[in-house]
Amino acid sequence: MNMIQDTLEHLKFSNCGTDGTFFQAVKEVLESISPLIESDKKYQEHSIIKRLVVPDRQIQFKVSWLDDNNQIQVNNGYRVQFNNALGPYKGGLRFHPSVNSGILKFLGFEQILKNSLTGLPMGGAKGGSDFDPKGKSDTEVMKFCRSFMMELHKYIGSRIDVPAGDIGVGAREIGYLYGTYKQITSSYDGVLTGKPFFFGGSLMRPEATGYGVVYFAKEMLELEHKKSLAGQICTVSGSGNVAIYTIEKLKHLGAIPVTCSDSKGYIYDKRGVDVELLKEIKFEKRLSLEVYLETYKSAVYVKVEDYEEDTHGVWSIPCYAAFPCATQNELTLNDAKNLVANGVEIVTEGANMPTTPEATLILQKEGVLFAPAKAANAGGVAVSSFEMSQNASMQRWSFEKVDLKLQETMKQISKKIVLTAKDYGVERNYVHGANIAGFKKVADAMIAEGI
Ligand code: NDP
Ligand code: 2IT
Repeated sequence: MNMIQDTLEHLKFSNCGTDGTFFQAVKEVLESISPLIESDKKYQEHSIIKRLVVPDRQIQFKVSWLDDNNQIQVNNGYRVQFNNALGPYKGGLRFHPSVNSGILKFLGFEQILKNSLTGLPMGGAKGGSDFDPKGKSDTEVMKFCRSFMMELHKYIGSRIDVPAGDIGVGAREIGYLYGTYKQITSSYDGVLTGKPFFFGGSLMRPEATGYGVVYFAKEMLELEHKKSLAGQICTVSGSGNVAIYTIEKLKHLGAIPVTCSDSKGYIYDKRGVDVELLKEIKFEKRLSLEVYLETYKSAVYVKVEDYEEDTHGVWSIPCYAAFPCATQNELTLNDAKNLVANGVEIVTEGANMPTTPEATLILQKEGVLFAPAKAANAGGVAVSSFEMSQNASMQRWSFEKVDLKLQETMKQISKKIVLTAKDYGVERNYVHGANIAGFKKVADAMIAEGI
């Protein structure tokens, strides 16, 4: 398809050097929507593809702050406001040394289609900084967040752009960011989601992404008439917000999640990971996973430097269901081959784009049920939207109400992508199903609003 190829060529050229992940994300989407583009010429007539791959605007700013030794530190701050056809710009903030405009464009682009799939009124955006919260004192994190918000506040608003958390940004960071926003504007406005409860945060937002991932896997297994998760061995990567609540919900359902990982290594605990200990290690003490062994001597800890060549830790452990929940491109071709050889039945993406294109193809070819991130991890942003509703109406919803609405949302998304894949002749390809369904809604809104 010429238009798709032309757009990809142009994008590669104009983003040369920095944007591997952005190009990867766009390529996957454009290649999977061709059944829709071919069946309805209006998308070409309105140049939707060309328009969708360029962010509405990218904001970059300097963040200077004083460390605990009174030395001036400088970081880059970003917000990529990608598309607001369906609602205010919406998406997380990532604080990690690897952050650059390319990574944020990949995440912002994915967010447009993910948010569209939820059926809720949200556009797509992403932001963050190359600031590394690891090893920083609370005061340093606070000073950084204050300085970051001094700039960011100019561009956000509860009906304009509503950031939230992502890697390196949890309740602590959102609290400092929101405190600063209030000081600058005097406005108690729902301008961030994932806020601490006493600032108007929604109950269940911390759990939402991980719980949603497991609800989604459960629905997909049912729709495909496969065995449920109860009693099954599961592997999970990561040990942050998404991973921990994925593990917790798996345990609620009677599954046995036996692994977790961080950037230094992974834990394999045959009896099932102790999620309360994990919360203590990661949320409260912010330590390396290695200390898990102090409590559970029979668990195994493997350091990254001891991983076999071209493999990424936990994927060599046999399992029924795998949940990559750490970061992009963490499950590669060899990992996929190991999973297949060990009889995996379902891979559900908790992180954004954790599976490389080659790994995805192998899994799909071998008949593994593959649940893509845009659909599977949309529970986090869906509950962010519920937080926006609660803030706008000055209401508080109960944990049970939010949980039920989250379950409904995940069910709707699973049905939507299964049906869409069928309708467009790509049955069981849920990457295509999710991309077509997400794209169609945004594209139709873009056509309706004119240029
Ligand atoms: P956290 O910061 O809470 O946790 C991230 C986890 O991934 C940590 O265990 C971290 O290890 C590990 N990790 C991060 N970067 C790397 C890396 N380059 N190599 C190896 N391990 C790494 O983030 P979240 O749990 O919030 O996010 C995890 C994933 O889920 C991301 O892809 C994010 O975009 C996605 N996501 C998050 C949502 C949310 O609501 N928070 C919603 C939807 C998707 P270490 O501690 O050693 O750095
Ligand atoms: O990738 C994601 O969906 C998130 N980091 C959550 C975004 C949000 O606005 O809640």
